[in-house]
Amino acid sequence: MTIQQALIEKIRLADRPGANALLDAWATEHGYERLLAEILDPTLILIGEEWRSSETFTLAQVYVAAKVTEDVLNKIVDLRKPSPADQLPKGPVVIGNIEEDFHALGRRMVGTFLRTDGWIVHDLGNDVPAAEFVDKAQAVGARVIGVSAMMMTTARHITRVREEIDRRGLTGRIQLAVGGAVFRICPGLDAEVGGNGTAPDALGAADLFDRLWKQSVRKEAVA
Ligand code: B12
Repeated sequence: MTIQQALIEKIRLADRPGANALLDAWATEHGYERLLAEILDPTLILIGEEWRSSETFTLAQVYVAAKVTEDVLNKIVDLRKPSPADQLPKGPVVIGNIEEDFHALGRRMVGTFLRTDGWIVHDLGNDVPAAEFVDKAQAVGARVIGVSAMMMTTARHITRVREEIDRRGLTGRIQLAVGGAVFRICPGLDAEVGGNGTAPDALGAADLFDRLWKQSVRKEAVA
């Protein structure tokens, strides 16, 4: 039995401690960050697909899967080593789930990976109105806002963040990163909602934020 099959079995039985023990054992050998990217992320996608297509998972089981992932995220946060004193922190960035979206896990993973990469992350949480993203970015001097949306309906609300950035004359200065399950399955949706770029997972998010930060600096220099 693979680790993914064993994990799914524990989730079906709502055995959260059992799932945690299994994952801790794997992480001892391979690390928690690999656990997230290689085991949990694909497992959640698979559970989500089955939940939708064949209802072989109940909402309660999906909830257990989310809780187990949260447990792992909390461990990563606890274990995170502070950046070496000689390494300058990267700039402040703002992240959150768009209005009406409550799928926190992906966003929290992105936040965890960005912090590990040295960014100062201001996480506004779930269900964040467009103006709040831009208010925060202006208050902390962020050049990148990362908006997470898991569903087609909520992804469309991201256009309001784009409008808010443009209305305040911050086009180019503030770059808009977008991501979430729906962007993985709908190529081109990122541009459609006004995003400057997307990444399929938390590992890719760190590179994307680097690229968008530099893009903002360049645009400001030529303005
Ligand atoms: C867990 C889950 C839930 C949990 C959420 C718990 C929590 N605390 O987060 C609960 C049970 C609450 C839930 C509720 C609902 N859900 Co739900 N859910 C899921 C599920 C199974 C997994 C989502 C998840 O956490 N994935 C794991 C994370 C790690 O992946 P991720 O979110 O994609 O994030 C990664 C990348 O996308 C990327 N990323 C994420 N954000 C960002 C941001 C930036 C800037 C960047 C660069 C990258 C990035 O990096 C992340 C890490 O690698 C998905 C299935 C799926 N295929 O995703 C359905 C899914 C998203 N849910 C769905 C639905 C329909 C719902 C409900 C409407 C169900 C209902 N009838 O009530 C509600 C809506 C709630 C709401 N308004 O938000 C649908 C959406 C369909 C659609 N495309 O429109 C999906 C796709 C299931 C399906 N196959 O039908 N859900």
